[in-house]
Amino acid sequence: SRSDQVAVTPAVTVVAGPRADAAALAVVETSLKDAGAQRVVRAEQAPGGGQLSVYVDGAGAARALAELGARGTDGLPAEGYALAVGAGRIALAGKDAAGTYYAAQSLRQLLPHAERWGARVPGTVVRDWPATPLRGVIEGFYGTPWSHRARLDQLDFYGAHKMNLYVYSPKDDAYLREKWRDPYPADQLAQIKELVDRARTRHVEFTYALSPGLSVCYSSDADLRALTAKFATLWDIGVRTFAVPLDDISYTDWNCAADKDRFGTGGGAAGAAQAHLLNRVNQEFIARHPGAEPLQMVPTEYYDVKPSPYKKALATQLDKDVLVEWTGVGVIAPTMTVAQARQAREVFGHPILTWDNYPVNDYVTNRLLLGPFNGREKGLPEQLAGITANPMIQPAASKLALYTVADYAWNDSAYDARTSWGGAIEELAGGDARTARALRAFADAHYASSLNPRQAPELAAAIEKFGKDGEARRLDAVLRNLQEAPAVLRERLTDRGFVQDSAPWLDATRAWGVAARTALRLIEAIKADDGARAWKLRQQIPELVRTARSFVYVDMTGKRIPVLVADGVLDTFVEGAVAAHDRALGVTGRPEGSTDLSVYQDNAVSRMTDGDDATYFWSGAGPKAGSFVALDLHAERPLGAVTLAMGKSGSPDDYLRHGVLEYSSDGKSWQRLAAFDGKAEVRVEPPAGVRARYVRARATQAQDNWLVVREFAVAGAD
Ligand code: LTM
Repeated sequence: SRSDQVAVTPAVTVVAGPRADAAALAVVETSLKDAGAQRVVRAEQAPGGGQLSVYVDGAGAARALAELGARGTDGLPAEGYALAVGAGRIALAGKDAAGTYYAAQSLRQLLPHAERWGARVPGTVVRDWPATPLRGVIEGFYGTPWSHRARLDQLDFYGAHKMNLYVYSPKDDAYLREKWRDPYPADQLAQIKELVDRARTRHVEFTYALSPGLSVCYSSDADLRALTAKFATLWDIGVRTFAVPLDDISYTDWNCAADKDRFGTGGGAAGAAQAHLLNRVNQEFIARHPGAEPLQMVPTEYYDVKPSPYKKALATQLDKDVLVEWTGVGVIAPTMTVAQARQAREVFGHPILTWDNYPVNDYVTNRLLLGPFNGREKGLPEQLAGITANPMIQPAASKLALYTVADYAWNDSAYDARTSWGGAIEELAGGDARTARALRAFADAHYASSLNPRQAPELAAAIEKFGKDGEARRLDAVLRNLQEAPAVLRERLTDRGFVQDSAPWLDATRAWGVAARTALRLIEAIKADDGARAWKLRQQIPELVRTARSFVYVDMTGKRIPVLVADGVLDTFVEGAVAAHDRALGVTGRPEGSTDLSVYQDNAVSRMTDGDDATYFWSGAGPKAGSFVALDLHAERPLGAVTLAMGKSGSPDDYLRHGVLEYSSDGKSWQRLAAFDGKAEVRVEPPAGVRARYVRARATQAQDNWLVVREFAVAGAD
């Protein structure tokens, strides 16, 4: 970096090389005007005289870069660039047109937003390039496909964040799956063309992904013709990259007699059949269209690296230049490692493009996933042909996570999830401190996912601190910020799509803020021994919680799905306040559950004590030896019959295989009540005279199956 600065002068001259990228020049000029320049003119040469000059590509930029002490673009990989600011000038050059565009995007980030000329830009020398060739988004979720407008907006966002791939693959676009053979109506094709054109100007490769797997005959000439004819209609409007996703189909539903005769049945046959069709697409369409990019495919076994007859068939029979997509180990992979990516390359025998299922929320439509891209090992991009992320049904709200995906995919070695998340919030808030504060609180309350197991980490830390220091005023300020965040975002956030996408979650966040602040006041009234006030507050809570739980997301089928906010944090805090009040009144109330196990999604531990057999606690991992679920009966009492109802329909094996029931008066020293083995329903009648306040079920051996507890109860304890 340099120690000088350059000032944005009233008029700025742009000296562009003869082949400078037009889109890059447009970004440079707009950014200079946004930074306060009144006039931005193009000229063959810089006028000098103290006026700021910006050199974009060509001999001028090469010279200016050298004068500013920057190395040029020699030796850089594709899409790399050099950028330097200092000594009254700015110079930028790309290894190729995309590189110049990305240099312009970095300059945009460096330039301030200013009403008037005169702003200063710190001296800088940058040499930058991507960690992996393909970086982008695959619109590949189930549920309401994104609108045309949202897609255009997304393409702008990808370009601005150096993502170069958008895969058009919404599961609920019938023309991609059920009606894959049918040509598009003219108006739909015209819209796709508009996307293709927009993508090109943003240096984003529009990829058209057709999924014939529900009804295709892999060996049929007619189906090959139908597929390539559909591709041809897309080629004609400018598409140059094609994919054939074959995910979410099963070998057993594969119902084509001709395929069975030719390939047989089962995984190995399916792999051979798919390779046959894809090779024909590759050789008879892609290879015959000069300028087409390598074909991409999603295998039917996209979610692991276990060797199998299916993968072996793909590895040995599919043309070597086809890119294979892979979701990591697990459909939603909590982590992805370099070793796994190497294994994927080996077992599939092809270059690997990740289909990373984050921040997609089609399997948890009650949630927004606003945390950062996480758990991906550094060094992964180097092993890959590229990274694509499957986003949420909500396009604009996906931007927080996608910003972090772009950050990781461009420069994984410098990536820090929390820092990137902070950057995403700042950017979306457009430099407005109040909006940023509100957005951070809102995103924190919608943080948890398989990649970010801890829900609402900042709010949870504030509550934990309050538990230790009892500083109610500080916690109230945090809760107030959360309660008011929805109104601030609705009023000030410039990305209106974000506000629209988040509507039910905004409503619910406000309502939870009210409920949690009431609970805090209840705790303070109990502490102050103000029984009348405590009672008044306590009476308000059920209705406040009912309201907070009343907001719904309506999916494309019309189903109304209650949304979650900081679940396991806000609800637990409110329940804790109510329990404290019950204790203060000497009412024991329902036993309170606890566990040392992580929680899967919103299946909180409180669900095993709610008296409802249809709800359950579900651990997020297999118990280890010593893991437990426990009950606090609030006071020592004669112990009635203990029942532990585990497992559930759909997951009957999620129960403690080997465990003991124990009881305790102080929660520290425990007596054994009974051992149990190999059964999901446990009921034990304690001997007469046993008294306890605490009861727990403890695993005596580790197991792979997770744990479901529908109900854990002590007779007469509620
Ligand atoms: O992940 C893949 C390859 N296919 C589907 C996606 O369409 C879906 O969005 C995600 C998340 O539910 N899971 C899948 O299996």
